[in-house]
Amino acid sequence: MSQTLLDVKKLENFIGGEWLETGNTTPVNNPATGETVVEVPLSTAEHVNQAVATAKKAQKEWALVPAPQRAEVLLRVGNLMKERKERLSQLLTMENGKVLEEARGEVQEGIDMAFYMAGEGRRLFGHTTPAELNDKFAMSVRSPVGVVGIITPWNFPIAIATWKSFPAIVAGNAVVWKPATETPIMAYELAKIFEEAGLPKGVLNVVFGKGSSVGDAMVHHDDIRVISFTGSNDTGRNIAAECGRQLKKVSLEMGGKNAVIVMDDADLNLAVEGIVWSAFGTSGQRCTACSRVIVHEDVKEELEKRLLAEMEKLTIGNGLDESIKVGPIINKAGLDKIKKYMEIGKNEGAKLLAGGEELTGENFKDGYYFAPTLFTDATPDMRISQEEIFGPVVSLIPVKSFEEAIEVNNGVSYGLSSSIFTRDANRVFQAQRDLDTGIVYVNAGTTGAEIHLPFGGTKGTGNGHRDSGVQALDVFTEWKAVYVDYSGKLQRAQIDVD
Ligand code: UN1
Repeated sequence: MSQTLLDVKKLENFIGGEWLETGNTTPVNNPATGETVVEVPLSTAEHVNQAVATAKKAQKEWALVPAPQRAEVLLRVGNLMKERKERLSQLLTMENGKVLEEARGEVQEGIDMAFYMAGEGRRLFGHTTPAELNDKFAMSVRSPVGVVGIITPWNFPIAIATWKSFPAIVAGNAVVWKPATETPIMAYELAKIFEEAGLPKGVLNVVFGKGSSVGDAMVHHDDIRVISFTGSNDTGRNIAAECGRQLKKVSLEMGGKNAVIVMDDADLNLAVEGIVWSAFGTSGQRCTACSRVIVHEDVKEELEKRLLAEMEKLTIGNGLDESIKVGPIINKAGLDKIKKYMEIGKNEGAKLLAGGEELTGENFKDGYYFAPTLFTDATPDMRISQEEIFGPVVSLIPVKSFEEAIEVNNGVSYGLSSSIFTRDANRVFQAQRDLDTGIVYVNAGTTGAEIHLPFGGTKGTGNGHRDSGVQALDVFTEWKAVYVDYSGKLQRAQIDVD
């Protein structure tokens, strides 16, 4: 399979429009089968320096290309992605494990982002505003920041890359991109698409390798003026600390502990569908995944019953098989972390209703599989109710009222996504006001953000910036205020005003 879909056995860095051999590599394994799919380079700080130098040169010229023309490259990128959607989706399933239907959804998310950001080429709106003096004009415009560094995770290897690189490129920046070493194929394919779409050499550079070498060199490089990072909370905090020291702009997205609230008046079947999809889809390996269900005590037993019945239907296995609903866990470390939380949950006194173990039979022997898991009678302060597990594990927390539900939802250190199932219009509006997450769903699960809205969250999820949406442009541009005085005389603001 890998031979026919992928035209290389070993990936190379893409720097200054050239594919460059790097030396050391490490295998990328399909998490469903253990097979090696490709070899990925383990680059060094030297490669980062080379990429930044070429990006810096290329950016000066790219910034002078009118934005509508820059956008045409993105339009071609979107069209090429669309043409290759099926092949890209299969490759994505092979490197990441997510089931094919979801892989297609992820590639579509990238296509959507290409077309949306291509439109931005004719907007990139600033503001015009009255000046306080006669014969004076005032406006604010966006200018590119320069060379931007993007560091992307394995769980959405193409969608998140497009959320970051497309706005950066349309705004006139050059990009140095470190994709996750677990999922480098999407980066290789996207770089090839950019090359074919006619992006000038050096505007997009891909340096493969580890966070501790490549990522670290990017964060420390003086000529990278922005870092946009999606990944773990610990790494994000370290990046932010270093960027703070250098006064480098940094945009972080670091996960969630997302909850679905099920009120006593909810459509329970719909709630069950929403929970199962957002808790067990992508094997729970989404930043937006539902990992807590905050349920009104009056419907708790019924919800448990229906959830268990629906979970029975989940098919687990290799995501390339279209009948499979839940794919593997990304790697052994991911699996071990989930297993550790089983012990923690049981020791804390939560009741295990389903799952709770690694799957090891004949069908699962070469991959990393974990059974969809349901804990109940969890309390809000348990570690399984507070910490991100990043697996197919959900904990039910019973509550007595709407107010308590909101309080429990907000009582975690993250703030990415939340959801409420209710038929009460007043509660809907109270909830969207009071849930302190960056994304709120009503009568839908916690996943499924669309690309033209801002993606990100409050508290430990981020640092106030957003991916995707028009808001992403704020990460990759500087605001410039421009005053044009056409009075022919010196006019002093704040002084010559009356
Ligand atoms: C992520 O898990 O980091 O909203 C991204 C969603 C997807 C993106 C998830 N559109 O679930």
